[in-house]
Amino acid sequence: MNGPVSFETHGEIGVIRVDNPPVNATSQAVRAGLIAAADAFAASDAKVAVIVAEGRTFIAGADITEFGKPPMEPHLPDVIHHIEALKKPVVCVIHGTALGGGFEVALGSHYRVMVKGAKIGLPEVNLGLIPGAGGTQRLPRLIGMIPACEIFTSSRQVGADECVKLGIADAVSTEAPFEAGMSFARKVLAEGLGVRRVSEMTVPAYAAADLEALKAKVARANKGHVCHLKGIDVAVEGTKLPFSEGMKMERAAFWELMQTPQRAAMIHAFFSERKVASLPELKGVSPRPLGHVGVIGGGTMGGGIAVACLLNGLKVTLIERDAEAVERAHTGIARMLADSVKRGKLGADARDALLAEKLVTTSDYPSLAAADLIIEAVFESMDVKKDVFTKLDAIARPGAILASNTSYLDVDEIAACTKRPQDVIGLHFFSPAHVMRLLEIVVAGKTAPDVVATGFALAKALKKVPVRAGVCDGFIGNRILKTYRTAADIMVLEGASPFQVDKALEEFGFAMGPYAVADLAGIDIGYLTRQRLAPTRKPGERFGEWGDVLYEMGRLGRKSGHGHYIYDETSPKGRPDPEVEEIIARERKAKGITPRAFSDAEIVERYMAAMINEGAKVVGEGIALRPLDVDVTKLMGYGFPRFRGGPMHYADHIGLAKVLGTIEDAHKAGDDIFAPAPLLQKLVAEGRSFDSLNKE
Ligand code: 3H9
Repeated sequence: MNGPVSFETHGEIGVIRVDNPPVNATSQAVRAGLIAAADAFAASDAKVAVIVAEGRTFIAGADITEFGKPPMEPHLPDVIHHIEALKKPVVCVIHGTALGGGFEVALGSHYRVMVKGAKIGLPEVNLGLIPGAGGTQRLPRLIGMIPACEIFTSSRQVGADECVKLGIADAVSTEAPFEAGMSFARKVLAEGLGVRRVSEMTVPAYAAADLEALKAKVARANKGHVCHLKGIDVAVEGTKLPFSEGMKMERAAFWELMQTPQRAAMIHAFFSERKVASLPELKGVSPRPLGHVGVIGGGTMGGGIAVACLLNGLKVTLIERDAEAVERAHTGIARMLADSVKRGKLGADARDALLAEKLVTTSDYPSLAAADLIIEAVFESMDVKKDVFTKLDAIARPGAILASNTSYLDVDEIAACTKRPQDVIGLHFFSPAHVMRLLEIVVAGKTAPDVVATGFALAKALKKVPVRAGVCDGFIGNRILKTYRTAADIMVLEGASPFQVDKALEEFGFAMGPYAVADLAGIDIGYLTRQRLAPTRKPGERFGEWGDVLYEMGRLGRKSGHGHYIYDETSPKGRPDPEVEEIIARERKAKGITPRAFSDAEIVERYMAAMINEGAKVVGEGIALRPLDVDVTKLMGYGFPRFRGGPMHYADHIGLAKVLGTIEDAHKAGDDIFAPAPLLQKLVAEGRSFDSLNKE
């Protein structure tokens, strides 16, 4: 047999081997190969077969690159049925991760062995889908309705030991995958075990109340998504029918979801998160060594960066001003590591070893002399940053990389105060830095290619998603944020209320609206930003000033119990405050604005148009390489709803001409932020999409 699936016999044991790098996805050739191998096993003298995969993982699922294209036979559910229907037993060996269709192949096998450390999962909901090759029909029969629905609605990966407890796996093996399969096959032969088809099992009884509780939890956690509850319905209703009818129900629901914009959006997000790290400028460029990281500043950001590095095997030297600040930083880091221990991410011994062997906290700058990379995370002031970089320039070893964690300052200007601008880069982490996965890698004019490559290598080491950004105020993320936040303020000035804006955007899918976010971050943050921008603001530029009034009143947001909203025992998540409406009404009056009504749809349309238009400027100016880099930035760092794929993907979905129309209308009032982006105008004129630029 040629192709990615082979069959061979070892005495009485047949081996079906899948070899389809990188992740053994069940592309058409694999599906056809599995049918052929199953037939070869049936025709052979072998009495038991082992399905095993080559490489770093068992089958990681259906081939996602085939989604959205016409389906090709044989279909995966039929392939799995073919395996399950065999009259001789089949043992599936799982190593790495058996995900989606890969786990469904295992469920169609008669026995499952997991190599130690292996995991299973049904992550289809992350792609806007439900399991489509028997996952909703076989898993409830195997382990019960509630645990099965919990697994595919949460998309969590379940480890080998838990799989044994749940009844998913028959054994955990410490052997390599092939040997593990051979050992279990010998046991099957020795004990005379026969076929055991999950499709012939009945779903164990469960309490209706438990199902309702799970549904309510799933609905709460996945607002706006259509697939999760659909999956539960299909599992519950389908398993009441004969197996083949249940499979038809699952297939119909799977294909219905395949046609939805949510599926297209989530697959765009999946591939974009991987494409951001593929940069033509890095082809053939090797990163510099990266084992010892220096961090300047032990506040929330610096501490979080240090923890991210420690948790991923890097040595850290953290510098603070004086002994007291050093002590505080050390305590903060120890607390964050203790949280990791509490959440089961780290053993207590490993934590102690990190603190004792991998972390140095000190006020002594020269201790950074051996560091490979030094990340500055001090107060956002150009003078303070320049002072730090001058010191670093004097002590860092030649070839060490000097990075700033600034979220908007000019990295070229920072680099210029050193004698090694080629070694200077921006590494913009998001808070909390050991949790948030986005890392903006800000490439300054003189940054050397291998320094950029090291930024990307750092992101990989820290399991973060890196996005390349050019230098401008706020880079990709904060620059676009400033624009849509101002667009929201202008709508409030024109008559919408902050509460209506938040509600409309939360219904669109954002976890929080901009004013709830402002309260969470602290009203003082917005106040300081406005102060910083005041000297360069054009006369007549419209922006909301009520935030300054709130600040002066000491209404700092959640931390002071009131900001835009009131936070107290009766409303811990905040309730609208009429006093804020009065403050805004006074501002409108002073500015001569007669308020008008906004519909929720108009709010979303204008807010999104402002975000997309600024995104187009950012791409057009080369600050972001492609529209997908903007999408990933907003998805990973700014709570953009994943089921909408990112602002640029969403723009393609609603049509660029419509976005341009909204922007042109908004621009009639003369606000610069709404000036149409030349790139948006060009694409509309040429009838092209943003996605066409992703493919160039
Ligand atoms: C499904 O199965 C539906 C069924 O129920 C029903 C069907 C009828 N297909 O992430 P990595 C590529 S839905 C195609 O960097 P890692 C990926 O793009 C599917 N390609 O590695 C990348 O390519 P490149 C359910 C895939 O070690 C390369 O492989 N399954 C697929 O960090 C390496 O990926 C999932 O949703 C795929 N399924 O993580 C699993 N998966 O090198 C999705 C990966 O060109 N995959 N690629 O950039 C994952 O979660 C991770 O890739 C995995 C490995 C954990 C497997």
